[in-house]
Amino acid sequence: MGLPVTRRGFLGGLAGAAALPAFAAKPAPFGALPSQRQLLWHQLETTAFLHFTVNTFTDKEWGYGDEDPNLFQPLRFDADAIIDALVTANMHGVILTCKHHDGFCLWPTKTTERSVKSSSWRNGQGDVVRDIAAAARRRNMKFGVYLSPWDRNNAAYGTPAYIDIYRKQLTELLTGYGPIFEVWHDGANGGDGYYGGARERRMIDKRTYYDWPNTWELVRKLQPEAVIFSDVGPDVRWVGNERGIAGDPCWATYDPVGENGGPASPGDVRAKDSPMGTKHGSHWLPAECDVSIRPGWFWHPEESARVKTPQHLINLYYQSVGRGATFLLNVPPNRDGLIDEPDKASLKAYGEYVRRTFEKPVAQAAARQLTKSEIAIDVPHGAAFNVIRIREDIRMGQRVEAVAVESYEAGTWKPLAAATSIGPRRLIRLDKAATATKVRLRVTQTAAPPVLAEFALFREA
Ligand code: FUL
Repeated sequence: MGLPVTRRGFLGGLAGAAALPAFAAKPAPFGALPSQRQLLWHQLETTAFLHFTVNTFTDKEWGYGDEDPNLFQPLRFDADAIIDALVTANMHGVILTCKHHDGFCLWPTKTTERSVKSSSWRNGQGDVVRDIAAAARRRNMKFGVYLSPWDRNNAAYGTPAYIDIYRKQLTELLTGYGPIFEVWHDGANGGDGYYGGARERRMIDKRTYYDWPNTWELVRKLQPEAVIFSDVGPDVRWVGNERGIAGDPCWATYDPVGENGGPASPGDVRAKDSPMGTKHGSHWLPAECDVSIRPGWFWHPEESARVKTPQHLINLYYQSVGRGATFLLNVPPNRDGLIDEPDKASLKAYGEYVRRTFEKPVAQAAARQLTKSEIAIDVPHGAAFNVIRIREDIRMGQRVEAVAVESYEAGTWKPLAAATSIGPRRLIRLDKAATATKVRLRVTQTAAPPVLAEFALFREA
């Protein structure tokens, strides 16, 4: 697969970017660099996934493709209520499964009868994509689409005609619902299914069948700001597991290879490399950590007692966002078309923790210190802290290879913590709160002079 070249200079004009230091002597960028769309995506930190389709009503994870569309009856569906629940967890974007493997479309597509228009729900006039996109916009949340390449319903699946259908569906989604921040291409490919009544097993060559480069070009044309996710990007990579945990280290750069050592493509990647990426790899291809708040991706009645606790979500935040990746948390709507109470309670408590902890640093480096290899900061009143946040100015590439954090005690510097990759973000959560009047960061290994965006201390709420 020909990955696009990402050695691109930063062009400036990054809307909404956090304030970054002005450089005295301009350091040169190093290695692969993020594109502007990737820079914007990095700032989102945490995004939500909504898995919702006929499976919600059949208790399945992978619908076979023969389910009656009329099963889709979310009688109390309320997009604003769903988005409000996600807002409590600081989600800055939301990705909806507009079509999962069973082929049921959550919008009234012209490409197939298998959609919301074939359900008596809202007299066939419902459009979940429209409503979620609009509710997200009202709450300043970005909207993204998941469109399963594998379609177990479509009679044409496995033939070139299906690729045209897939691109038509994508075109409808990318032209009818406003700005899209992320397009999610799942790697699950081929197998048994209904396929218009054939009820057979259809295998495809996952490296060639979908002709991804041309589909990506279509996405670029219709939504140039959108990042494209797959096992291998081209903008955002799968982290290699569905537990929500990035590698340590987790490099934002990556040179993916296929399962058998050949060229990588969506659905064909040596997934054991994905959590860590490639140190100083040639593509800026940061990791996204997808995980569900429940055991399954779709809502199942018996899983309401197994919703991840706020503590679990907090740990995942440190293991994903804290390692420079993005946290994509799935929160599946139930049969009413709402987020269930246990899920809402967990989201809220987790969200409050993150907001309160990172609201205000206990101490932080001044902008002028951020290009130094050694940064000492005073801690006002020797206040306690237990979280350290370090960020590189990734517009200059991922440069730093290792850091040490030390605290000043009784006239000497004592080791407090150490980390390897930094990139967009590194959070170090100490086992117990530390107190010191001075704390310093030492860049102990780096490929180019460091250019940080932040060194700050926080106190867990
Ligand atoms: C997988 C799918 O097979 C699951 O059903 C889910 O959508 C997950 C996010 O991706 O590959």
